[in-house]
Amino acid sequence: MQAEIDRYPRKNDVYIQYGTAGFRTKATELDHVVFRMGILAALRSRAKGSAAIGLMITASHNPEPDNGVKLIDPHGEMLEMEWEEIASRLANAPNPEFQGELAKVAMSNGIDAAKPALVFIGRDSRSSSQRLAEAAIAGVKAYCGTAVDHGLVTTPMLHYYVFLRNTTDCPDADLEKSYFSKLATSFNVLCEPYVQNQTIVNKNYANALDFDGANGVGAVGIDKFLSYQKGQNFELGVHVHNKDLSTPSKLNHECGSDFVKLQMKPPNGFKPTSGRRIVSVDGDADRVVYSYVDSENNFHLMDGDRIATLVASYLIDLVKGSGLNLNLGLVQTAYANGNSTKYITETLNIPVACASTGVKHLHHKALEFDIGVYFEANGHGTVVFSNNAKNLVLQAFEDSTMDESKLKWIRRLQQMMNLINSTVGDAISDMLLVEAILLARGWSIQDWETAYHDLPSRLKKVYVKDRNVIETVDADRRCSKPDGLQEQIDLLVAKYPNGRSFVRPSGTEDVVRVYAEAETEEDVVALAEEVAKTVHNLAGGVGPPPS
Ligand code: 16G
Ligand code: ZN
Repeated sequence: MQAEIDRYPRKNDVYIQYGTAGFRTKATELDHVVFRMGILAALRSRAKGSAAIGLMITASHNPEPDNGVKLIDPHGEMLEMEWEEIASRLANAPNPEFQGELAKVAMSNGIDAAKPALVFIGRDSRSSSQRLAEAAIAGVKAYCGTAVDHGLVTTPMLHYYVFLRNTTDCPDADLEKSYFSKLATSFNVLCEPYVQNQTIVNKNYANALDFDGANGVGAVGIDKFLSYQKGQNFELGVHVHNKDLSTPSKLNHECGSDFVKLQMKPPNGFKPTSGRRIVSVDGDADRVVYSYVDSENNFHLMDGDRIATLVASYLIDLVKGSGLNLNLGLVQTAYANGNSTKYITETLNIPVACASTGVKHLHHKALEFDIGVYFEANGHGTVVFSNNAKNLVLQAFEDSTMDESKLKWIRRLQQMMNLINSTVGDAISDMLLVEAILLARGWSIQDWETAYHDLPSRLKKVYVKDRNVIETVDADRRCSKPDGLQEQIDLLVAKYPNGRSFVRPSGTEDVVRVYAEAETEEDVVALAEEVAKTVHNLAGGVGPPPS
């Protein structure tokens, strides 16, 4: 094995950490990290009774020169938190100490090296991804594991493949087919009641949307989906844009969900048609946001908060109609717009929980409900269903005394469960979920938007010497360090009607993030600036104070 290790040496002593989205940095710094993660994935497979483990090469919405790697656990979920620390330790071990560190991990986990190990490798469309996938495969093989290269896939596809491989007898060659046919079939069944002569009829719903693929794997994913839905009773009218995978610099460039959300602009690459839905995904298609441009050329964003409220309000109707005793809750982060939270709790009467930033925190919290809907404002989210929910649905079909009026809703709930990729946020599955709900409601995107008005909000970055001087509590909503900062923020917030602000160190960039919202544009600009200046003063700001 030493010969392989020597082919992927650690070239500098820059510390790299397995963060909320795995390891992420410049692609040129990652070869040894990815190779070592190939080894760790094979080790983890053995620790989990030879179950398949996923290894995804992607830097998601980040620029093309970046890349990253993350591991996927046997049920398609993110790597267990305790193993993040092991991953960091192995990635940073000096070359001569790597084998020793690895032996320690193997020993403390009782690994039997004679057992088979299986690792699924997937990658996004970055120019460095193929090379890094090869490094991962070399790592798996160096540790005598079997690597299955799934090539270009979206992150949620790989999560789902891992889940399917470990819970069914689906052969590796059929995983893709299984994923897309499940989406196509369940979507078709959900839409069928509204189709007449191949045309959709339900009030304001129009079967036409523009898909912004961010020039990444999302574009490949949607094209595959469209080929699977060909010939179905109902074909979703999707026009795919930003699908150029051959020009690396185009990835996420002036398009994709992050661009649209942060710039509050439609994606470049095509001219939006007034009133028509635009669906933007990110570079690995685990995030999705909707938007449209109105007849006066104003831009409207429907972010993760809006998707969450749409989904939760529809699912709660299904639960009520079904008569099943299931509790439904929604999980947001501190970034969720205050008016969305108000709408969910006061109008929809659905309980809302707040989790720390990072998908794994939301996912974990959502598991506390029978039906847990979670979304980050950036468009990453899904719905998880408890075993109790799944069992009650199955039992209802076996119960001969169940009346048809209830069964009708239970069937729809089951079809929703089939459409949703519960392992992780999935832009394509989430998009189909939104479409199925808009169609069932007979809504245009404007109808959807009328649910509530977003409070004006601002995000700011503050550069400081050490961002970890900021510590947060209460799911990022308050900061406990440095002393006095929270008190200052409280005083500033109190000056503005409906004001709210919080600060937290970024997990992916060397900055402190400031979030503010208030009743008016003018107020929010002032509040964000005052809080940013206070952070700069009290937390060791570098450079000129933010303005
Ligand atoms: C990562 C997280 C995302 C979070 C973002 C926050 C995952 C898969 N991704 O991209 O959920 O919103 O980090 O970034 O967990 P920040 O810490 O730089 O604000
Ligand atoms: Zn992503």
